Amino acid sequence: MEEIEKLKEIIKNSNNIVFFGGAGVSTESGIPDFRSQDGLYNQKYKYAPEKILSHTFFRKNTKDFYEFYKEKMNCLSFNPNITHYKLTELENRGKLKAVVTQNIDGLHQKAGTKKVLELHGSVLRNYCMDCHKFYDASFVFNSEDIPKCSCGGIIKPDVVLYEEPLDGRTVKEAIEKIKEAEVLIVAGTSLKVSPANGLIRYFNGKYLILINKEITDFDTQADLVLHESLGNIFKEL
Ligand code: CNA
Repeated sequence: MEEIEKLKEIIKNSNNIVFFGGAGVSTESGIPDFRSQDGLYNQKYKYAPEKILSHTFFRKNTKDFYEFYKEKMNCLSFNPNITHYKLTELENRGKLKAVVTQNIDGLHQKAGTKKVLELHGSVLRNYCMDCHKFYDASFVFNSEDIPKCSCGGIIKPDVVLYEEPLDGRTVKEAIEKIKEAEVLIVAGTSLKVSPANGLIRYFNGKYLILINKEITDFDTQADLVLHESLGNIFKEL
């Protein structure tokens, strides 16, 4: 594929690459995304997933929230795939400066990548809403009913729910990395979720590369577009 050769060349010649990814990076690890055909949004629930994963729903229907969350967001048994590992390799070679991710599954860190900016938080961190005591993911996923702290408070995952703001420091650093990058690889994201999708506007470098199995609204803005599964591309790099 001609585009893969171009991508290889761009990567070979750059030491300042930033990777901006979404749920599509982890589908080949077995974790469904939201908006693909097999994604969570195309399955039937009592409430729409956007509604369940909102702050209001969490506050008002905590039990239902946790029922969905424990069933659908438990990524503890999944492992990184070729894309996560190749990104680690690029970081170790000094080429990749950061992974900016919308994912909450911790798989980039599990693959060994050090600079991971998690725009939407992580299921691996959980805090008591009253005393802020930390709890790991297995405590939350294995809890019965609503996970509660030893102080009696409700535990909340450190995941950015709909209606909640992103963490200011993470966004600031992501913008800085994107602004400074020579190459921005945007991959496995539908780019439908704001404000995360707005971050790529800060890119001012040489090559904006878009990798997605499907067409996205941002395709026309990219210098190179690859409509292919990430695994098929990254195994070639
Ligand atoms: P999305 O809206 O579900 O889009 C995923 C995109 O990836 C789609 O456009 C797919 O076509 C594409 N895609 C899927 N698999 C592949 C593949 N193997 N190769 C190439 N492209 C692929 O997900 P976004 O990340 O854009 O939306 C942001 C949400 C999804 C964030 O809030 C995440 O927290 C949330 N999410 C995260 C996970 C996770 O952490 N693994 C899983 C599901 C949803």
